[in-house]
Amino acid sequence: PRPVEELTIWDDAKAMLRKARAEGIQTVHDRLDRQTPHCKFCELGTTCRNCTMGPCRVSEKNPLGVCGADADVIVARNFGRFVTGGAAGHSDHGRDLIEVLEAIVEGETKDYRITDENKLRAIAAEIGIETDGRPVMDVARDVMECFFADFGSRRKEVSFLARVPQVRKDKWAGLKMTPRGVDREIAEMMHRTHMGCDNDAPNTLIHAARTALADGWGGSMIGTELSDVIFGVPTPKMSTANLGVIKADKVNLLVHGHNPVVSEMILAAAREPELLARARELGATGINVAGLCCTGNELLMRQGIPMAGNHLMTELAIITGAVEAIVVDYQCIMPSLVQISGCYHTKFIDTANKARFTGAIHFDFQPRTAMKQAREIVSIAVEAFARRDPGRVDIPGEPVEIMTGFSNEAVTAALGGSLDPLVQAIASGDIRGAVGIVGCNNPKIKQDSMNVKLAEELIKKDILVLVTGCVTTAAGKAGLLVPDAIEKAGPGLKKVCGALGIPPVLHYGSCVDNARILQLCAALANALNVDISDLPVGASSPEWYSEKAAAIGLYAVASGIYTHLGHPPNILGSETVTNLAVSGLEDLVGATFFIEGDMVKAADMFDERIKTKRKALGLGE
Ligand code: SF4
Ligand code: WCC
Ligand code: FE2
Repeated sequence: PRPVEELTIWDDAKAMLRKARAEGIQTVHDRLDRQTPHCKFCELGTTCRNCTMGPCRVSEKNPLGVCGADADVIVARNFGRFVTGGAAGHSDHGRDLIEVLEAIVEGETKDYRITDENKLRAIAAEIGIETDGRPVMDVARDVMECFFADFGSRRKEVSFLARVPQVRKDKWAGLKMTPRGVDREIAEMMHRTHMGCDNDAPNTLIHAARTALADGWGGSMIGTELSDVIFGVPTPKMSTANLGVIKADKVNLLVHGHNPVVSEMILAAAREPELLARARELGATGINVAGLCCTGNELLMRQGIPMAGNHLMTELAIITGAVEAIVVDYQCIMPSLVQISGCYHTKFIDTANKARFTGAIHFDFQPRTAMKQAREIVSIAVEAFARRDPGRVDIPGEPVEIMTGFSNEAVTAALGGSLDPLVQAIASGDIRGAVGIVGCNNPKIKQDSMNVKLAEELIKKDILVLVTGCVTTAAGKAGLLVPDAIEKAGPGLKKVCGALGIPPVLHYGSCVDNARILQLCAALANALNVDISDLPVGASSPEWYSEKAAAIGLYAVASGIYTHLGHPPNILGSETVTNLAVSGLEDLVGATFFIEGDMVKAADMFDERIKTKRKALGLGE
């Protein structure tokens, strides 16, 4: 096996990887080694399994599949379906929030409620729903109907396109890229990629972009906005991160997955006096809820709940031996967690019928029974405390401080009620531009090495960084999410962030919350009366692995945002598709992807891009 020093930059991870090896527990890294080298055809994207005349693999020697499809068609179809998988994940998450809103409106649940009526009314007004003098539940019902309709086939465009600058919408309309309905675009991609349908690679990619836009401006945005309505708009607060947030003297319950619908309820149940009393009876000093991945981000942003770790920390968290239960909803939950839980006293509990794990304790979590079910789940965790083996507990290190909670509403409030001061800071060059660094870990990359390095390089250049998803924990552990981190920033960024008392790297939420970054870009473009592609901004996913990250990257590019990936998707087997992604899209949507594995070079690329955009806006470098 590879030395642990090569696998991660973090001491807490190294300690747990050593413990895993000592205890004979397999991790994601061991399994990657056993899967390497990977199939070359699959890496290039030149395999097709879309019918039983195949499967086919095409190459120079053998350039056509049985049906006659060439590498361009096969790569485009595969990439189209890949992106669609991601768009479906985010959007189905968004739909779950609409269903909770429905349960509230229909009076079927008291466990969830409308926490932020102002936000509900603000969204309603934006999407053209009358709010004046109307009772909140009437407005909520119309918002619910409108969002359900955004998933269907009857719309010319999804509602939140109301936020998009008109020039950008015109561009999309001209390209047949306007997202009409979330489920419609997803279904149409599955149709197009059936044998004998869309056999023109650029045309398939245009629809992939449309499907991704239906995610970013549709499913994800609905997910974010309704989560704010139901659980509250995030505001700045302090918290902590790394495996040190797991406490030896407490019942530790980790929430993992994406949807706050489950994790918020678990958190509420963990504060119930009877459950706390039972925990004390069993010798614990309390119940500690901590987060993993994006549902962790959701609780961190709104409730300041500590973050135990990102994607590649999820197995390692259990290996501390101090986790009583890991409660999951969906997405990015490695099935190996069930096996690793089985090596300890840890209870693995799944909560969604669409994401069941063989060997898990299953709850069919529903809005009308949420609190009752959450109490049962927390009770299982509490009882497991009695079975913990103190001899196997090893919690590495002390937690680091982080600042979180930067919603657009919070940023606007911190700026005194409008985005004007931010526009001024960009115009003056104190903040030269902004880049969102988002996405995952990937065991092929030394964990968080790129996520952290890119953020550090960018802030040195007076480029504000926004982080979401698993990059949050990376930036946090590196000490970049505290106000003191301005010492690592360039002079302009240091001045602006110092005056506001905020870090130069802002935690903007979970992966669906990339919709917040889209919204911010649209608002800035509207304020300057330009297109999003004219802004000195960029996006990056250095260590991405998932279909969802590909969807995010594509909706960023299609929205006009220059986007970096640390390694390419499986498209290199087609020159047409690759060229379109890294250059041809510039003419169509005003932005492209760029692939770069060296973060110093990637930061320089962003720097050049930002210079060009600033000059075009008449702002100097
Ligand atoms: Fe082969 Fe064409 Fe069938 Fe794909 S759709 S498996 S390329 S015959
Ligand atoms: Ni979003 Fe990537 Fe984390 Fe999963 S939770 S691992 S897609 S960044
Ligand atoms: Fe996520």
